[in-house]
Parts: sequence; structure tokens; C-alpha cells
Amino acid sequence: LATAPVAGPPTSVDGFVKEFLRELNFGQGVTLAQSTVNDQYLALARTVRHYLMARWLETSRRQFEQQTKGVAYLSAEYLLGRQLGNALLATDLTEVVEDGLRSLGIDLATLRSQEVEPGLGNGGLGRLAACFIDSLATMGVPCIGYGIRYEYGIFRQTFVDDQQVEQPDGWLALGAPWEFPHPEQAQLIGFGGHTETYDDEGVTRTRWVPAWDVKALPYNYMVPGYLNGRVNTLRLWRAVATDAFDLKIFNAGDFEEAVRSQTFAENISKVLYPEDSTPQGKELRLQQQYFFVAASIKNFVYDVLPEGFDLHELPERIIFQLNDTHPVIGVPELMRVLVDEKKMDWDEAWAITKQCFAYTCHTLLPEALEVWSVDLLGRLLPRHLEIIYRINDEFLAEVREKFGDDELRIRRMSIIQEYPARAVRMAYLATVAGAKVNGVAELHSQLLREKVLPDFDEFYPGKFTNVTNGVTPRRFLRLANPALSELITETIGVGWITDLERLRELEPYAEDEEFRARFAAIKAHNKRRANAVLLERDGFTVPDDHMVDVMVKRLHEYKRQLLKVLHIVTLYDRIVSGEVAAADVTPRTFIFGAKAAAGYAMAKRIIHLINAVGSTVNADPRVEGRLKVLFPPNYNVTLAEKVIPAADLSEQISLAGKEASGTGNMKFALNGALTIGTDDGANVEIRELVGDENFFLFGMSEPEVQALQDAGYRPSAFYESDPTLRRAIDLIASGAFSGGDRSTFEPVVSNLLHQDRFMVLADFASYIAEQDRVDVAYGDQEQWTRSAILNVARTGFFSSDRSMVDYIDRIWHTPPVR
Ligand code: 26Q
Repeated sequence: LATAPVAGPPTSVDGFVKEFLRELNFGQGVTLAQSTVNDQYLALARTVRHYLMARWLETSRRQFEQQTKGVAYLSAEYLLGRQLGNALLATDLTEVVEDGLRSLGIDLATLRSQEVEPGLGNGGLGRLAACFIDSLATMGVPCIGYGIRYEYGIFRQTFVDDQQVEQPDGWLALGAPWEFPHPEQAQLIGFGGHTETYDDEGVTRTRWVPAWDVKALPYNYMVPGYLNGRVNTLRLWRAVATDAFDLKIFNAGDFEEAVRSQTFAENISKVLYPEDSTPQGKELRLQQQYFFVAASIKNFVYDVLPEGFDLHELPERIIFQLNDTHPVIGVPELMRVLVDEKKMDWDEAWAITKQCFAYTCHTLLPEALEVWSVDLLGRLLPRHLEIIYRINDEFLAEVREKFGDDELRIRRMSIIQEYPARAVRMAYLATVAGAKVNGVAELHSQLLREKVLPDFDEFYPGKFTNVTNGVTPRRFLRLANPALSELITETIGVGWITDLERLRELEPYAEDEEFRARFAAIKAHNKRRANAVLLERDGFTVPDDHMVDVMVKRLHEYKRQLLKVLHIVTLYDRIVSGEVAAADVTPRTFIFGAKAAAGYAMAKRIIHLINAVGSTVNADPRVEGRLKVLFPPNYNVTLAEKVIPAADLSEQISLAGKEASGTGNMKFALNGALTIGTDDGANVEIRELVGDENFFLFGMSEPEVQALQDAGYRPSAFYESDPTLRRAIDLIASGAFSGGDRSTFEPVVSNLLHQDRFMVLADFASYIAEQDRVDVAYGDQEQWTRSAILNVARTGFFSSDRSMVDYIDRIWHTPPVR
């Protein structure tokens, strides 16, 4: 009885209504008549929780009893998206709830819109973590996700005079019905101070004496598997001041200082850093990293493992997966726990630690590789720096043993970089400590081995592997695209939702005229649905007869939103110069979504330019409404779920060799958009699967990029020799999009002409030619729809369930899933 959880409420409509009203009355403290939409949303969320609770308790209990190996996913970001729809889907309660609420005069869709999504991530890496924990729950793999409960997630983007303005994302303000705080499981996390040695019965040991500490409070979130009765846990940590922290000061009579120091401690989990490519080396960021990783390791070692567990068996029980280098300080932390706290021999501890971590790299850009100055690290985490030094010494000794005294190689491979400042290379530490290192798409993994870490690849044969990213079909197909899901299920059954390769069975239907008509009607329906959302949200309209051409992703120069702008400007120029009659232009609506890191000036200028081009093009009567540029602010998971299913064309146009994988590319293809893309990241694998004839390829390949770089790239040469390109750039430079002011976009133009790090100009001609082919192809709607269907049928590979199978087989070696 003690371990048997109370069953959830009855799953009848009546049972649901009773439970919902109870929550409204007793949980929210209002009657139905008094209740606001927010009251109703919160009561509904809590009611749905009740249905999941028994399964959650049961899943936790079994994982504890079974003593099998599980995964601890360590990620500084989880970009979860709204929870309600997914929880209803996972429990099969959508209809019951819809009917029950209707009987009370409440519309479920209205309550769903009330939810503020937890935006606890920047983009791809954070969303990937959310997809992975969804898949692991659905596959029944034991997993705890560990991360940070930021009080403010990714900023809310607004536009003022066409320019980005950031607003705080107070996602907790209206209530947080999905979380369960567990103050009794709080952990103390130390910082600063010094280390000292002491004699422990004849053995000299080291201990760390921190100068200050903060309390880490865990907040648990349910991660429901799809219709399988399992609920895994996501545990996010919040920083609060320790009682000692402020009491000491308070007792000393300094009330103000006591409050100030409390704020100081609580800053640690206050806000998500909105940078996602050029880490600034900020102290608070390192505090965040150590804070959540130390809390997670403590939680696992002291609370999750049974009492008396022999830590020599740790590698049989857990694998800590490092989502990029952000949690890699966990490596010296585990060493510290084993050696200093558990008094284990160093060599033994290192042998264990090496088996307990694996590292996923998500980038190729050198400036995105994290380094922490020895100065800062030594000040904040003195014991960890000592441990890193020893790991490095022993590692370099091994390198010497294998390769001899090759000083250049030693300097290249050292975990400690000497120039421009002494700093710890976190990717190297992760590679040395990780049992496996993986990239996130075939091309990326290959470039990682050959270009970023070649010495390590040579030193550690077999350590490097690939796991191509994936996306969860539950959220990004079943939930986001109900109409297409319905058609698929009607055609091939429901199995595809957990076995996405079964979409293959749709292939023959590409030749079925009636199926094509239904497929095309669904795309049209999704466009109208997106139109309704954009109209209500931003006052935008998407004309029914337009091709919907979408580029949604973080704003980065390497992703080349500028190339897209140059295409739009070229089309506009063709019309206004009279080269082409507006009536002969394929009508297109371009939809952008992109946030720029707050401190990334060039990215912000590009946002300004997109908005300015949009304002001009949209307002010009000569265009006759045949081109439309929409840039809804604050692109997030919620908007993605509406926009992606409406897309005809997916823009994946990064410079070859720069986008590690991309995951938006997969979501679009699965929803029947055709891709125009470079040979980069997972685009390569998408094209291989869907076939050349169903993919618009353009631009240089990675070796061609390298060759041009080596030969000396001169962007101005392309400007001078290509009149189309020249006209587009000149038009921007002329002030045509800035009220005649030539200075507004001068920095963008001069950067393109004289630097152009990501070779926009070199790929321009190829891009325009391919876009013209897109227009022609779109003219044959039957053929286009055939291609779109084949895109859906052939991209089942990109399910994050498959990614999880690959991680299990190649990296984790957790027990096989049925
Ligand atoms: C690091 C230190 C300090 C501040 C911020 C950061 C930081 C935060 C986030 C650095 C990088 C990120 C996020 C990176 C990211 O999203 N990368 C993307 O990961 C996807 C999933 O693997 C890939 O599909 C994308 O290609 C890759 O760009």
C-alpha cells in the first residue's frame, strides 16, 4: 500500500468534469462563474497532472528498483514549448477534455492559448534536448533530464521602428502548474574559497573550503511518454540564498547587505543567456554551469542511487550525456566527489569518471568553442582547476608516450591554452573525459574529426562517432499538423507516431490523384490556420494563392538570412525596374522568424534590414501584392508549430560546413515542405533520402568553400562581375529601404563587400538560379505535391526516437528497448 500510488481520476467525461471543477474550486479558489481564462487554464493543467501522477510515481519507483543503467542528460537549456497539448496527447485525453469543457461552455483551444511556453533555451540545442527527453520517455528508457529553472527564459522579442527590442520573459508570472518544487531535496553548492591538504590517517588528502554557497532547489517536471503509461522526470534547479548566507550578515546588523546578498545568490538562475554562438566568458554563466551540474551530480549520487551503493559500479548505472560543453565542469566535479569526498584513489576515480561521461558537440565555428580563463576558474572553483591541471598533466604524458616529445602537438592538444590568455578549452576537456564524442549530422561529425579535433581523433581511435539529430514526431507532426496526421493515420494506420519509418508506406500514394488532392487541401488548410494566428497576433495576412516560403531560425551571419534578403530584393528590383511584369511573378509570401543575441550588433542590423525591406516591398503598389514579407516578432516553439505545417518552401541556406545539423530542416520536410538548401548539416542526409529531384540544391560544397578560402576570397569580385547582385546591393546601399538614408545599412553593405565571412556573394548567383527553378516547379502543382508527399514519406529517419536508438547503440549501451 505504501508504494502503490493513488490511481488518477476516472477517464470518463463526467469524471473529468468533476475533477476539473474541484481543481477550479479548491485549487484556484474560484467558482466557475467567477473564473478567468487563466484560472480555467491552471485548473485544467492541474487536472491533467492528476491523470499522469500515478504513472509518474510508478515510473520513478520502478526505475529505482530495477537498478538498470539510465541516462542523465545534462543540458543548460530545454526549449520545451507548451505542455498542455502534449500532456493531453500522451494520455489520450484530448477528446474527453474537449467534451467535458464544452459541457461547461469552455473552449479547450482558448485555454491552450493561455499557456506561456517555458522558453528555457535559445534554439536548436535546447529544442533538441526537449525532443530527446520526449523520445526517451516514449521508448521507456530510464532518463533524468537535469537543467536550470531560469526565472526568465529567452527574451520576448518586439520590434520598435523595425528594430529588435528585448523584453523580459516572465513565464512564471501567471502561475506554473506543471512544476513540483522539492525543497527537502535541496543541495548546497559551494563557490570560491581555497583548497587545503590535511592528513587523513597517514594519507594526505585535499579538501576545498568554499567561501560562499547557494542552495539549489529542484523543481520536477513530468515528461510523459506517448500512450505508454510512463512518465520520466526533468529536474530543473533554482538558486536561492542559504539561510546562513543572509543570517550571518543579518545578525551583524546589516539588513540591506543581507537582502543584497540574497539577490546575489538568486541571480544564478535568474536569466537565460541569450547568446548561442559567441560565449562571452561571463562569470555568472560559469556560476550557472557549475551550479546546475554540481546539484545534479550530488542529487544522483546521494539521493537517486540507493544507500550504500558501491561507486565503483557507477558506470553500470549511469551515463552523463553532456549537451555541448556547457556542463563539462561536471567532469572535475565528479572527480572531486570521488576523490575528496568519497576518498577514492585518483586513478580509480579517473577510470570511473571516463566511463560516466559522453560529449555531444553542436558546432564547428571556432568562436563558439567555450574557453574559461584560468584566472576566473581558479577564483570561482579553485579545486576544480587543480583537478583539471592534473587531468591535463596525465593526458599530455600519455600523448608524449604515444607521439614522442612533439612540442607543437603537445601545445595543440593541451587542455590549457596559453595564448591569448591562459584558459581551459572545455571541448578538449570533454573529449579527454568522454567515453564517446559525437557530432550531430554525418557531415558535421566528419568535419569535427578532420578539422576541429584531428589530433584527438588520431589519439583516440574509436572515440568519435555520429548521431544524426532528430525531432519528436509527437509534437512536430501529430500535434502541430492534426489534419495531415489524420490523413496519414487513415492511410497507413497509427503506428507511424512511434515508428516514423513507417511513413515510407505513403510513397505509393504520391501517384494517387485523390490522395494528392487531399494532401494539397491540407496544406491550404494549414496556410489558412497560420493566417488566422498571424492575423490575431500581428495583424498579418497570408494570401491564399501564395507560395509560403519560410526561414525561421536564430539570426546568425553563417545561417545567411542576408542571402534570403538579397533574393527578395532581386525579385523586387525585377518588378520595379520593369524587367518583369508583376503579373508574371510567382506570388510568394516570405515568412521570417529570428531572434538576435542582444549583444550581436550585425545580427540586429540584419533584422532591421529584413523589416525595412518588408515595409517597402509590402507597401509598393507596383508589386501588386505578389511579394509579401512577413516578420512576426518573437518566433518560438508555439509559433513554429503553426508556421511549419503551412510552409511550401523551407530555407536551409547556411554556408556549407557551418551548420552542424539543423533540426528545423527536418520539421519542414516531415510536414511536406520542399527544401532549398546548401550541402550542409543534415540537409545532406535529407537530400539523400528524398532524392535530388525533390530537393533544391545550390551553392558551394564544403571542399569548394575551403578551396575558395585558401585561394583568397574577394567578395567585391562577385559584386563587380554579377550585374544582378550589383543591382540588389546598390539598391540597399542607395537608401531605397531606409527612406533615402544611405548610412542606415552601410555597415551591412560594406561588410558584405569587404569581408563577407560566410560567402553570401559567392553563393548568390547559384541561389537565384535555383530559386527561379523553384518558381517553375511551383507552377506544376501536381508535381510539387508529389514531391511534397515524397518528402513526408522518406524522412521518417529524422525521428528523435531513431536518434535515441543510435545513442543507445553507439554511446550509452543502456539495456535495449523492446
Ligand atoms: C555558451 C557559453 C556562454 C553563453 C552561451 C553559450 C551557448 C548557448 C547556446 C552556446 C551555444 C548554444 C546553442 C547552440 C546551438 O543551438 N547549436 C545548434 O544545435 C543544434 C542541435 O544539435 C544543431 O541542429 C544546430 O546546427 C546548431 O547550430
